[in-house]
Amino acid sequence: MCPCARGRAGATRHCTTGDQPMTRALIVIDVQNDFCPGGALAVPDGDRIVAGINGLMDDFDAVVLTQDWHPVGHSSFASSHKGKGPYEMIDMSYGPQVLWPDHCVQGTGGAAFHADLNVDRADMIVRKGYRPAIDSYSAFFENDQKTPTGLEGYLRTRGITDLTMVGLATDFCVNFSAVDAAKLGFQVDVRMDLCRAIDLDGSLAAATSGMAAAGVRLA
Ligand code: VGL
Ligand code: ZN
Repeated sequence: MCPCARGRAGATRHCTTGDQPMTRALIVIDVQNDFCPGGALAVPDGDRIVAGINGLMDDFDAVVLTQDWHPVGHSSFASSHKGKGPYEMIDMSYGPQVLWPDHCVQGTGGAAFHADLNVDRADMIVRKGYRPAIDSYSAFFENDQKTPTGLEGYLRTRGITDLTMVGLATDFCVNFSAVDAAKLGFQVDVRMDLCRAIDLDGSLAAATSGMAAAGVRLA
């Protein structure tokens, strides 16, 4: 067991108290009320992964949560585009973008984390999607694929090399985060059993093969 204050019986050692480096982070993507049953952009069974995610946290040196965090009238909302409905596509300056129901509006209950998620264990919370004109699926880069969120710098300055990703939704924010992390040179595992998908027009199958092709390990 790890000698640190967070150690629990049976957990692997995870702290730098000698020559053992801290290298592994759990990245928990968008476990927010709007992505859970009853939410504005509900992912089927999105709430079923919460207990399993909490149970994993003690096995990691660092725990990072991401939080989708949009201003009112965000450009990814169908309601911001006259004549468009949710799940239609639109061309943005940075490329094609799916239009969504209004969701995860800053400061609302829908944007809050699921009440059972162990938020207290998080070292870092990364908010994304707060720029009105750009959506951000990935925890690393916004959808223009070049505006950084800062997460890469945070992980590197902490010496983190290996990431395990869980959360919502498998085919959007988990997928984009995992592929970006692999491109940045992190070792990436996605625990598919602790993710749930939206699955729009085959997006889950496309995401699964895209992640595998990028070198992400799917478990
Ligand atoms: C997400 C659609 C819009 C996600 C966020 O967390 O996967 N999907 N915003
Ligand atoms: Zn969003």
